Amino acid sequence: MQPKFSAALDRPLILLSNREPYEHVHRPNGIEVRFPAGGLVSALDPILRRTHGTWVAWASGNADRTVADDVGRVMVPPGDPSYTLRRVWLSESDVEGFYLGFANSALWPLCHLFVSKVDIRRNDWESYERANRMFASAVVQEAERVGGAPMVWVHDYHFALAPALVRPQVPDALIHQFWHIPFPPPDVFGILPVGVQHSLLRGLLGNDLVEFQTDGFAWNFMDCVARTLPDAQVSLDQGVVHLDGRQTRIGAFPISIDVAEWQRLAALPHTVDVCRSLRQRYAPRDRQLVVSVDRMDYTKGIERRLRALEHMWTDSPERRGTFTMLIVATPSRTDIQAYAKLERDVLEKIERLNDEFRTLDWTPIVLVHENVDADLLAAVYCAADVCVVSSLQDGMNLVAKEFIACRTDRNGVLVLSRFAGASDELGAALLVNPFFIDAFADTLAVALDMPRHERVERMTILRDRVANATIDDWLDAMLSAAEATDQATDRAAEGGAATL
Ligand code: GDG
Repeated sequence: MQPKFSAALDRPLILLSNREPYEHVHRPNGIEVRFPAGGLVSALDPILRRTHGTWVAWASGNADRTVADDVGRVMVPPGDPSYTLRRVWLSESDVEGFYLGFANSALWPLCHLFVSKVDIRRNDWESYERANRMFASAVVQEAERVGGAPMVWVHDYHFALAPALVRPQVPDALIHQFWHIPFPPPDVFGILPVGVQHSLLRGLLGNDLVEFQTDGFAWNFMDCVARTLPDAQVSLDQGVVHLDGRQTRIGAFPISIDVAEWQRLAALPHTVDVCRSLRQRYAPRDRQLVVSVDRMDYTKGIERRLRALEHMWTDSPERRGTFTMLIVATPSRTDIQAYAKLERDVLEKIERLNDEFRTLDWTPIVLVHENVDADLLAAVYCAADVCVVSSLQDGMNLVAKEFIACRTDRNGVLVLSRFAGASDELGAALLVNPFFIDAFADTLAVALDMPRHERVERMTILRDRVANATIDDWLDAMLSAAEATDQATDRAAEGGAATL
C-alpha cells in the first residue's frame, strides 16, 4: 500500500544530512556507485524520487567531483535520474574538525552521557561553525534554484546551527529537524562552553519543528532551553518554545524501519539457506544461538555484554557450551582514538574469553567484524534464539525492530537495554540494565530458558507493535506535524490561535 504522506510535500523538498545517498568511488575498472547501507537512506530516497526534491550532503566519495557539475550537483539515482544530489566539499581539516572533532568527539559522547569522552577544542568548534555555514549556504542556493516556499528537512547533530542560518535567507521556508540521537539533560549539556550552548540552542530554535526520538529527549531539550536562554519562553506541556518573536514546536517521533522490506529479506531463499547453515555451524543439536548487531561504538555496550557473558560462564559453568554468542560489530569511525581503542579492547577480550572457555567442539564467541549485506543480517536475525541490544544510551536502536520484523515465525527473544529509545515502545522485550552485570547475566539466562509459548506470546506483541509503527507511519506523522506547524504559524501571522 502506498503511504499517503502529508500535504507538506506539496512544497519543494530540500533535505540536508551529513551522509549522501549515493557515493561515487574510483575502482580499477571505472567509477562505481555505492548506496550506503542504512535504514534512513532507504526510507528517504523514495520520497526524494517521488517529489523530485533535492538532497544536500557531504561529498564523501573520491569520484564524487568527477561526476558532479561545477556547483556540485548530480542527478540520482544513477540510471533513473529523478532528484538532485547537491554535494558539499569539505577540506581535510574540516573533516577532522567538524566531523571527527566537534560532531563525533564532543556532541556524540555528550548526548550519550559519556562525559569523560567529551573533547572540546576551539578549532573543532570553529570548523563546526564553518561547515554549518557551508551546508546552510548550499541549502539557500538550492532553495533559490527550486523557488517557491520549500520544506527544508535537516538531519541530526551535525547541523545544529544550520536552521537559524537558513531561516533569514529563505523566510518562507518550512524548516524542521530530526535529532536521531539522545538529547542530554541540562547538567550534562552545561559541560559545553556557555557560548557554544547558546549557539547550539539558538541554531536549533531556527526550526519550525524539532523532532526527537522520545518524550524524554524532547523534555531534556526544552529543559536546556529554559535554563540556558533567559529570553526564551518554554511551554513544556504544549511542546512549544517562543524566542525572538518566533515559535518552535518540539515533539517525539520514534523512528522505525521498513518492516515489509525486512520481511522480504527474511523470506529470500538465500537468506533461509544462510540461516540454516548458521544454525548448523554455531547451534547444532540443542545448543542455542545468541546474536547482536551494532556499529562498533562505545555507546552500544559491547564490552558490558562481554562482561555479562564472562560472569555467566564463570558463575554457572553448566551454561558453558549451551549457547554460542555471534557478534556482528561493523567497523565505525576508526579515525577517532576512542573507537580505535574500543576495537582493540573488544577484540582482546573476545580472544581472552574464547581461550578461557572454549572446548573441543565449542567456540563461545564468534565475531564478524566487517560490513555485511543486509540479507546476511536478516539471516543472523532469523537464526537467533536470542538477540541482545545492550546500548548504554541510544536514540532508538533499529536493530531491535529489524530483529522483530524478521521473526515471522514469532519465535526468538529480544533482550533490550532500557536505555535504548526503543524500550519505550517495546516493553514486551526482556528489558535489561547493562550497567548491572549480575542482573544482565540473569536476564540472559531467563531468555535462554524461556518456554516456547512465552517466546511466541512476547514476539506476537512486539510484532504487532512494529507492524503498526513502520517507517512510513513515522514519515506521515512527522510531515503532518510539520504541516500543522506551518498552518499554526500562518494563523498566528493572521492574528488567530497558534495551536497544533
Ligand atoms: C543513529 C542512532 C537511531 C549495522 N551493521 C551493518 C548494518 N547495520 C545497520 C543495522 C541498523 C543500523 O545499521 C544501526 O542502527 P542503530 O539504530 O543501532 O543506529 P546508529 O547507527 O547508532 O544510528 C540510533 C538511528 O540513528 C536512527 O535514527 O536508532 O539510536 O544512534 O539498521 O541494520 N547494515 C548493513 N551491514 C552491516 O554490517 N547492511
